[in-house]
Amino acid sequence: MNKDFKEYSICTDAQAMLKKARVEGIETVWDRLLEQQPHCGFCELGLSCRNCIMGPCRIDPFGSGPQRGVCGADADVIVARNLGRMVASGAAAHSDHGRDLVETLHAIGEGKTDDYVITDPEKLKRVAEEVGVNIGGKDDAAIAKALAERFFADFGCMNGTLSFIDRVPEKRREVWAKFGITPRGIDREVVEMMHRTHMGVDNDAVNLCLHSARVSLGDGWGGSMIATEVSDIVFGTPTPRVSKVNLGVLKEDYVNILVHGHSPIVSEMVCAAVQDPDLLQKAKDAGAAGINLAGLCCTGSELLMRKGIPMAGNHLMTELALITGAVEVIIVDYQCIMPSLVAVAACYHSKIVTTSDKAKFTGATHVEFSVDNARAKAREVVEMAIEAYKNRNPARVDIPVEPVELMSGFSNEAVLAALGGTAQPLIDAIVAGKVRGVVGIVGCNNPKLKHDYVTYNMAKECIKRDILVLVTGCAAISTGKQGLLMPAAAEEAGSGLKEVCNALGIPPVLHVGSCVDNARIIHLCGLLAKALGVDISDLPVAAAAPEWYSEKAVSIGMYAVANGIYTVLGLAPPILGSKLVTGLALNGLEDVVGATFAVEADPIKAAELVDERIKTKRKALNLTP
Ligand code: SF4
Ligand code: MSK
Repeated sequence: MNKDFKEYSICTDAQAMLKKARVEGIETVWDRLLEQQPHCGFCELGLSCRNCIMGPCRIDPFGSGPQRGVCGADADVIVARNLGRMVASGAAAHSDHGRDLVETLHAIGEGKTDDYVITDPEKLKRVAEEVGVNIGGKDDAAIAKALAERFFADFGCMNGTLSFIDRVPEKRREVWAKFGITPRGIDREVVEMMHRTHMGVDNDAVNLCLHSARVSLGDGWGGSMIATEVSDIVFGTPTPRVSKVNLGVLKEDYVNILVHGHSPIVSEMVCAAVQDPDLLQKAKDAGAAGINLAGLCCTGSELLMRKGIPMAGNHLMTELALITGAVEVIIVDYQCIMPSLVAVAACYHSKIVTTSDKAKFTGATHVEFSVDNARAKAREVVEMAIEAYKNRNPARVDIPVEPVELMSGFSNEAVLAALGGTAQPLIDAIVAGKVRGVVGIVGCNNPKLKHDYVTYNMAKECIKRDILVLVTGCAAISTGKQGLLMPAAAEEAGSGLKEVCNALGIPPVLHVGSCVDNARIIHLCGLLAKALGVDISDLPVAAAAPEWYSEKAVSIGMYAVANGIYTVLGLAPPILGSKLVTGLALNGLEDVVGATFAVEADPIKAAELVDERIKTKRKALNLTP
């Protein structure tokens, strides 16, 4: 690694911890990226296949070597199959997370848990009625059970359609029907993708890409949307609240506990346990001033959105949080948790606690959480953290920065409430050109790009151009750390957006949740399109994943485009080995689903692409550009 740590991140906390890692001889994700160079060119282009053991095979991108795998698959088929499997994995991750929430809802309904309750009974009833569950004469538990059973059916193909299909504007559903990409069941589409990509099944690249779109739509309007809505029902629908972000949220004299991953099921119980007077006394007896809970990544976003629990950082900050020497325990659920955390924790007194049978890490401490023991297990883990505090070496503690404030909690319900109950004021602002359009900037960090640089600068450039920015996941943390999630950031916005934000007291960049909460964005697009009587592809909206890394991001990007939302990626997916698939992604899909991908790592140019799209869409709606 270069000694100028500013090359790796725009964040001073990251730079300071990279320096400390260097001094203490601790390896990070950036070191390992360097070790992996050069990456395999075949894999980068999507041209390698190991789907069977007649291979592995690879296609020569220059045309002088093999052009077909042993089975005869060409570059287009291999690239499309690989992409399809990425989408399937991403959709599976979101949807399996959603299933865990449905199981929790079902356990509440069946009276099998005292630890979890319905926190938003109004939303329970509203959603149940919306998806056709008869609520007449039923108490909350009975409604919860019936709603959970309705959602369980979405995972297979018992209903033949998704519960939330009516949220999709009619015109969009017609597009899906025309190309045969209407999702039938969440699991069904994922399984079918695994089937199609087995040797000798679907060997038509276009057909495979269309099925990728169907898989991703099962994620967006299925697994992710169910995860979001059930999380709101069980843990509460977020409302705007102010909290703090960056490594400065760690407290030197406290027992510091971080929650990391994606699901709120475990972290909500930990949140309750850290307020337990007995445990607080134990922490004091151990010499600490108290217990401090903070989040990482999307589990952090879940707690931040609903409870205002501070946020320590995003994906590339997870190892660096341990390097402060001030973290007793990181409690993880699943997804985006680097296996390296175990090794970094071992360099300190810190512990990594895994909580789910489906996400164990060799070397970590496993404490299995379930609906009937979660409260007790959360206490157990907090006690573990208190014990670990006794072994902390104060000489190695360095909390490098002061935290900054951010505003979070913009569920669609909260956005509509801020607008006075309907989307009309937002539509009026869009029509008047005060808000020229909306962009969802989402996704991860990737050490191939300077940490937080692309996301932050793209968001800043968009608000300057009167484009309202919605953020989720790690992108929310990138922008929050730089102050864009506070109402005062309206000063950096164009005059129209500034006026709207000041009138409503909201920031120009709204944190709408975790990765599964991208479902809130497509739901909002559906509401706007229906209100205007148009398709989602007609709206002046766009999406971007400037620093994405994960298969989940591929699924999200795919469902954004399949919903008609133009999507700018900071890094190309591994499809460039196929002219056909690349052409489809960058151009051809416009004629199919009304939107395409673009690839641009320069944040200003990426904002320009979004701006151009918004201009085109505004013009088509007879609005000023
Ligand atoms: Fe090679 Fe075909 Fe087997 Fe892939 S499926 S490894 S291209 S033989
Ligand atoms: S946590 S998927 S690194 S956004 Fe959702 Fe962040 Fe990306 Fe994971």
